Amino acid sequence: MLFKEKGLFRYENNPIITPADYPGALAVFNCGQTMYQGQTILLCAIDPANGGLPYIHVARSDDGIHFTFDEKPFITQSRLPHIKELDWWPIDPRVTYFPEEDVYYIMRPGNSDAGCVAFLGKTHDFVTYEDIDVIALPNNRVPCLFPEKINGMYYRLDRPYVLLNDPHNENQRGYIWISESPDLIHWGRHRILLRPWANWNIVKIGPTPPIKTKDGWLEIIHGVSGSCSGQRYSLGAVLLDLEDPTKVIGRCDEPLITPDREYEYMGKVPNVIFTCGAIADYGEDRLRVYYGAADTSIGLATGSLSEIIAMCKQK
Ligand code: BMA
Repeated sequence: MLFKEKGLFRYENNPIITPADYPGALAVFNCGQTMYQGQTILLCAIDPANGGLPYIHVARSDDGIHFTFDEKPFITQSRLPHIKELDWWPIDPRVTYFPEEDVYYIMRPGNSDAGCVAFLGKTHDFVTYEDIDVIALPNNRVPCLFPEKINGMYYRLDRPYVLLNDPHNENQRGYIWISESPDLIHWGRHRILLRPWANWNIVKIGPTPPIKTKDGWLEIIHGVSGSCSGQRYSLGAVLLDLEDPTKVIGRCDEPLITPDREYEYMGKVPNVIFTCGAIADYGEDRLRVYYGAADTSIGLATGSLSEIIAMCKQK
């Protein structure tokens, strides 16, 4: 192995879900993740081998390692006729449990010929999914919601693209923005929260739903670096002020995990570790991250919440 593990450590029998676990899949990857009724729930992106469009399927587990897929897909295309045309291709769902309303909100990109918009939807049981509306214009791929209102407002993070007039998109840049809303539909006061700050994230960065800790909002991000042989996706962490999440109070200099195993180097998109979230096991001081490996399978990495927070605070 090339890199010393720090921050997030791989489960020894990774990958825990591969396309072989889902008949007809070319890839089972980037998953939303949360706890529901004592079970770990993954909302997995499924890329069908028959060339059809990707969709989202629920997998459930009692031990967080062995997962069983539900019978039917969970999110295919939007069922709302007036927004269906913007939702050819649902991927990368980001789940936020909102205790105040006892609901799981799901934000996700919806891809179409008009670009990539941000969708908001919800579920109460991970059986029935309901679209609410389109909440961001193209191109916005990475919307995610804070788990509670702050000073009376909903807050979200996202990552609109900046395209630097390059037909091959090689000069894409992406910063993390923060915005607020009184009702989840109308968003405003958009501010840049974070720009790339290190070589491992110099091309673009993207957020996941923030996790509340006593030290601040812990925010697991992906960071992309470039080289002559392509891009590399790693994960890192940032800490935001609890009272005012527009303030960055810490960030890790080095990635918590970066591609370093065959199943991360090889697959549909090589050199990718990507996540749509993380699960905090507060009682065990543990963070669990179910990550997409090479856009093909799912790996599990765990770390100590307090150590990751300390890594952010060093900066
Ligand atoms: C990002 C997203 C992810 C994907 C990653 C690497 O832009 O589209 O779904 O895992 O690229 O291909």
